[in-house]
Amino acid sequence: GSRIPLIAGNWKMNLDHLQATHLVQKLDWVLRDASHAYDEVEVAVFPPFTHLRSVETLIQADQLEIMLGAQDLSQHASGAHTGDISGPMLAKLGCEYVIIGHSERREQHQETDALVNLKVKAALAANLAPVICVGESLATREAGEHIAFVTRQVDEALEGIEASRLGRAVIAYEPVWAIGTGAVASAEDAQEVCAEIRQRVAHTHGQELADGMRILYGGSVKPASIAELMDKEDVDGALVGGASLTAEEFAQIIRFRS
Ligand code: G2H
Repeated sequence: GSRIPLIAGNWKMNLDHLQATHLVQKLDWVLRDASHAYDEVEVAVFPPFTHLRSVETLIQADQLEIMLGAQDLSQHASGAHTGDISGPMLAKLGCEYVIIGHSERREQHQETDALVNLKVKAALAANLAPVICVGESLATREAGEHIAFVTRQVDEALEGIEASRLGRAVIAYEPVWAIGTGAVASAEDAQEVCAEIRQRVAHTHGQELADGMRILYGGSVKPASIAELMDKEDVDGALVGGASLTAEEFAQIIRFRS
């Protein structure tokens, strides 16, 4: 297809800022060492807030072809929200992307679909591309309700937002039962749900947006599992957690074609 794959590293709450810049330097070094380093794959890293400035400075100084994103943002643009970080702050720091509605935030911070929708709107208002996370629990999958559950999450995340504003938006399908557990979904399972998500976006926001939208798989992606996932028609990349924390592993995932 015409969609440029996106390989995104979600570092979660790991590394200090010195380790973060070291990891990016090493990643770039490993990638450049390969003959077809970044060919036709977009690479993005999502460090903790406190490391964004250091990583951005490094990316600028060395002109690295690595995009920067944050792991969350406030639904508000500014004001009395102690401890929160706004979209305009992230955009000013050079972020292109922001993860919204990761299952860890839904679980650990009680983030609802309604809040996810407000955060998607806040990201777009700040000119950030949202990486909207959806995914079902094991119980929901075992009940055979995963498609209905995930498509409803997509509906609610995109509720009231015009297709013309969603051109850079990304959706990440991350089945909760596969996150950090080592239990990667089969490529067939990932394809099934990613295709249903695309169909749903086509239904609610039009075929053109759906055809161009990148839909990622996330959940225990490793070098050994990436190629088969990327072979699938509707899987346009990966949101990688644990395996994005070592340069060698992350580089192998980025170079899934070799
Ligand atoms: C899913 C993923 C990255 P991991 O949360 O968002 O993490 O690859 O460690 O399962």
